[in-house]
Amino acid sequence: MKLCLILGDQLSPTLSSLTGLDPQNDILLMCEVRSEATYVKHHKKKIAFVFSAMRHFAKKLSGEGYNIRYIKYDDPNNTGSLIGEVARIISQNAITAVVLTAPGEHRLKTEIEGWPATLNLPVTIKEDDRFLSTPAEFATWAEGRRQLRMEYFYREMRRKYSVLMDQNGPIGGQWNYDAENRKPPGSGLDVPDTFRVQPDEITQEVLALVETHFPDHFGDLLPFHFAVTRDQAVAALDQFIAKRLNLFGDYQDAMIQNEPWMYHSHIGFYLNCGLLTPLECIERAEAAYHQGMAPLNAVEGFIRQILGWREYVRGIYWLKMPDYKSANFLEAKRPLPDFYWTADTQMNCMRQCITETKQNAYAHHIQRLMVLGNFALIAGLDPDEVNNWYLLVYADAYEWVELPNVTGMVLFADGGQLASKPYVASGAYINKMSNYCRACKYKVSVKNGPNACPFNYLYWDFIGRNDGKLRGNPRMGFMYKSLDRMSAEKRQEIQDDSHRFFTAIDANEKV
Ligand code: FAD
Ligand code: DLZ
Ligand code: SF4
Repeated sequence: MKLCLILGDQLSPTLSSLTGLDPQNDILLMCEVRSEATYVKHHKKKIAFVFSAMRHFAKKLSGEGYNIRYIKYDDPNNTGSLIGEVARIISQNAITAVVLTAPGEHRLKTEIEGWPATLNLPVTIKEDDRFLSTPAEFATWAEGRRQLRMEYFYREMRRKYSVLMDQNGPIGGQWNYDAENRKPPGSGLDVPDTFRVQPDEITQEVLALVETHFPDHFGDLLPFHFAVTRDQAVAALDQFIAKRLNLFGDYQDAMIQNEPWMYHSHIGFYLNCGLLTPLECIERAEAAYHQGMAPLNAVEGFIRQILGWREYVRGIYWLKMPDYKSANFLEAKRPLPDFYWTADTQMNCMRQCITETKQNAYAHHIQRLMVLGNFALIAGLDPDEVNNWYLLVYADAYEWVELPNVTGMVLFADGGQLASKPYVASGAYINKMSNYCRACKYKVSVKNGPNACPFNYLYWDFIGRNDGKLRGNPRMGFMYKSLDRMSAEKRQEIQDDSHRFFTAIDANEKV
């Protein structure tokens, strides 16, 4: 008799560990455990989402005749760890082998590799074939390349899966339509609401459990409206295709006060725990293009995020771990300011993005990258603390996708293995792509002094502070030319303002 362990982000009917099982005899185990719920102090909504989706998935498998053991978090016999629960089932049954699909995170893979010795049983780890490329394929692609640029990987994936291709190559003649994307937010946009599901009885029970057992975790538990079954997640995808995909490209980078969802898809949660597959999302978007429901710039842009970025960051993760986790190229060490938890800051852009993160366990890409991440970069925040924050606040966060985005894309802590230069911007960028600055205490047009937008002087302080590490980067040349042209007084002003600002955040004063 085999024991198959299904993890909380493996909620897919096509899961590799399910193939070859004898549904009546072999045992399927799913367990809500303290070790996974607290290895970082996940947002309350994230725990509720994962537990409720796990319970719904177990119910479905049970209805299909699988012999399933589901361990609830508050079961008095729950040992609190995956190995504890696996060992408990083994002690009660004639188990001859354990099988599971490869876990998404390196820490768990390392742990599980020690299980055969601990359990004295064979443990088979199957490939996670829900992705569109394997870590081994990525490593082959990466071999011998000086730079691992997403764009070239993406083109290979387009060819491999024949996505948006015709007999002459990429449809429309170009691989990438970003030049047509990324418009500033227009006034009077009528942004459709995100997909919402009313919590059913199972979700209600989980919400009460999370409130009881995780009261000190970050974030608002209610209102809770995530999809928790595959059918609901497919309905969320349908809603995106019908209502938002057509403007996805245009407003991909736009931010509007009190509009957390914009024209994004809000499917990352569902993809990453297995309720949706990447290929079905890509196929639905491509079909929408052929049916004239959405233009090429939007559809190609959306597909690139899934077929390109999502697969690429996973490839980087498995190629570079475990060293990637401790990378700190810029030697940044400032502790995470308290306002990342409280949103209590006068910088309106930061207040907006942190408040929305607290409310929704979601922020869209440009909020994560160009507001929250940009600040972390220019303020020199410690990569460990920043990674911990991103891993726990978002309901779609797992280390394989979070770490390369934070360490590589946001903090340039890997020294440029993922991005060719730091994504760094002053207040002017935020002002161009959002209406946040209008409601801010600081003046985005002012460069120095107490009323100046902190992003303005911190930007130049960052460039100056990292001269030794970044001047040689060819894509930073124009920034260093501008810095070199600045008067000594101007540079002193930048340093003084930055010093005043850093002293205030280090003393936990409101900035
Ligand atoms: P959309 O904007 O509608 O994009 C569609 C899908 O494309 C996403 O659901 C996602 O699966 C994929 N995608 C888009 N961009 C990326 C990317 N850069 N890397 C990988 N996949 C991408 N994404 C996560 O899934 N989990 C994370 O923990 C995570 N952390 C991030 C941290 C930082 C600092 C940054 C800059 C980005 C992070 N991302 C992460 C990528 C991206 O921001 C989210 O995937 C996206 O915001 C999720 O919202 P959505 O489903 O509405 O995505
Ligand atoms: C995210 C998460 C949480 C909050 N809780 C559980 C859990 O109790 N049991 C479980 O099997 N999985 C959980 N998960 C998902 C795991 O953390 C995830 O499988 C690993 O991080 C590997 O990607
Ligand atoms: Fe953010 Fe500066 Fe704009 Fe204020 S003025 S919202 S701090 S970019």
